[in-house]
Amino acid sequence: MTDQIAVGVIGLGGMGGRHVDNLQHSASAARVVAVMDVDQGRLADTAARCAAKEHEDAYELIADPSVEAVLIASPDASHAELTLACISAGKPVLCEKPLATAVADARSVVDAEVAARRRLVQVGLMRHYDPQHVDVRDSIARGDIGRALFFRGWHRNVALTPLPSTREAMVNSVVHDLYSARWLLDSEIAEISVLATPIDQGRSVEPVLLIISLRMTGGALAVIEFNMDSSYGYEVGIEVVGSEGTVTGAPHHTPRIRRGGQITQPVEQDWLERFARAYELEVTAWARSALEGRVDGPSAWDGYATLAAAEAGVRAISEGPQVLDLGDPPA
Ligand code: ISE
Repeated sequence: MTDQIAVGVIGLGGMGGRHVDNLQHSASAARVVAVMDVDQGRLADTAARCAAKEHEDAYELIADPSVEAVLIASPDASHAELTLACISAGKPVLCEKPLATAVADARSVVDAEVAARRRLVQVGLMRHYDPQHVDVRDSIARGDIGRALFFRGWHRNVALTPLPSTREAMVNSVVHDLYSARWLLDSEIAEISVLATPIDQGRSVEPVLLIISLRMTGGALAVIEFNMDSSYGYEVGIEVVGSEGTVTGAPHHTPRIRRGGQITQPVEQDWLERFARAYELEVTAWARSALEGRVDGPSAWDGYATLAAAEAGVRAISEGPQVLDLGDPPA
């Protein structure tokens, strides 16, 4: 048995490029042996940097016998079909979120994995590895706050270009917060409500602020603030209120500076900066588990459940509260 797993990476843009760097420099259990991208320059540069094989077709990379595991960081619309191809090939796969751009496609991935009778799919809900989130999760597990009753999350983004639509924001960004609520409250989303308000009515495309309220199975509650344009930087924070106390995660990794009668603290400017450590830990853990023939991280079910909630949240803006009934996750 080798001490490294041979990984193929599909999609070498911002996120894919970071995953390649982390696989090469942080994940001792992985080596990048094949890469694929439609951008010829990016493909050649990355292949040269990793001494990896170049593929111009994602399915050829998946079928490549030298590839033992696959990381998908291609455009969202390709995620479900490429993940299905990995399941068919019997290869462990880490698919960036969202798992799909339609709930039915995410469900087909869950069903295909069940039919394959083995877990192969991990979804890139990387807050599962963020030290601040893990500290909160561990505190709850220790019983520090008693029974977890209420999750409060805030996800304040910098204004992206182009600004995402409200649906894109829900499916591509808020899925992280929906995962955090399910994971930290250890329950599924039973009902979702969403209120929206424009942040700056002077722009041609208006950034919005969303307030997402959740009722969880088992009775816990959650409120998530998603802000498309914080105007000051990128900030993700969490707090869980329990029957005997409250635990709060630190929203920034940066130091607080006291000087000249002021207290200042630099704010991260994007998710690659705020979650740099989480991304390293994510691929390191994924490669190790894939090498050992198991999958421990966020599952295809998590990808399906968060997407179903996000889609219901989009409907909730115009139709009011939406009840979710996802059934039970596969054993
Ligand atoms: C991005 O893809 C992420 O995953 C970030 O966590 C999120 O904050 C951002 O809005 C997404 O575009």
